[in-house]
Amino acid sequence: MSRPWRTHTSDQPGGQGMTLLPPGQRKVDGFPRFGGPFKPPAVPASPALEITGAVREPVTVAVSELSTLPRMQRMSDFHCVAGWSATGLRWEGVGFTAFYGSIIEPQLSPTTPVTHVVFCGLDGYRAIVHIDDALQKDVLLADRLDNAPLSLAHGAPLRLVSPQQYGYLNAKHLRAIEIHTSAPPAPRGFVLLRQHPRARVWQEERNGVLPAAVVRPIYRSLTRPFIWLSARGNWN
Ligand SMILES: Nc1nc2c(c(=O)[nH]1)N[C@H]1C(S)=C(S)[C@@H](COP(=O)(O)O)O[C@H]1N2
Ligand SMILES: [Mo]
Repeated sequence: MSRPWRTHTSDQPGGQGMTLLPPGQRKVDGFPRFGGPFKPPAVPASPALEITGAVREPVTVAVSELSTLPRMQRMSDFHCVAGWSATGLRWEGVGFTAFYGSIIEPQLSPTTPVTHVVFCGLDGYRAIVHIDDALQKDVLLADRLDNAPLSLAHGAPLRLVSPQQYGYLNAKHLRAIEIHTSAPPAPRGFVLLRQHPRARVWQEERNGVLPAAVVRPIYRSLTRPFIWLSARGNWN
């Protein structure tokens, strides 16, 4: 199915309306799986989300309990740092601000200065998200996509959707959320893989060290092989 290049979203600064893609992004058809040639992790029979870190008491919330929180539906575009954007995705789940207010905040002492939230996947993936970005009103914990339960390819049982940040912070297969009061150490490693601490798409914060203009063509050249490799690990 081809989607229009211009799309109705509200994730562009300036608000609701017909929007363009962020700088350096190109529309891709459909929504490819992205993130490694490995098989997605097995989803437990009763998936749950652990809240750990700077909380009074760690808590575990069954994913099934999330249906008791107010549901949120939101259409947004998805921007991979490699340069492709999937447009007009219809996500459904629980708004992260609502989740934070009703599940996390009651576990914090009033003086805890939360600065970062780490979203941890069943596959060991970690997305370190600045609290200001996590609490944007378009961020959600999604369990449905395009009117169907979230597939394993796109992050079952639950994934983070943060449309104003590059895909690499949109952690799939969530199993835990860690609360932090200072910036957790960012993974080190090869300069091209250094993540930007904010990774905001409209500011083109692609890389933590190198300017966007430098990494843009390099990342773009890797897109096709990565989409191909990622699809090989797609089992549903
Ligand atoms: N758990 C987990 N989440 C992940 C990844 C991953 O490998 N594991 N890859 C990230 C990257 S780099 C991107 S672009 C998006 C891709 O999401 P998609 O596979 O639904 O397209 O997931 C992000 N979240
Ligand atoms: Mo990505």
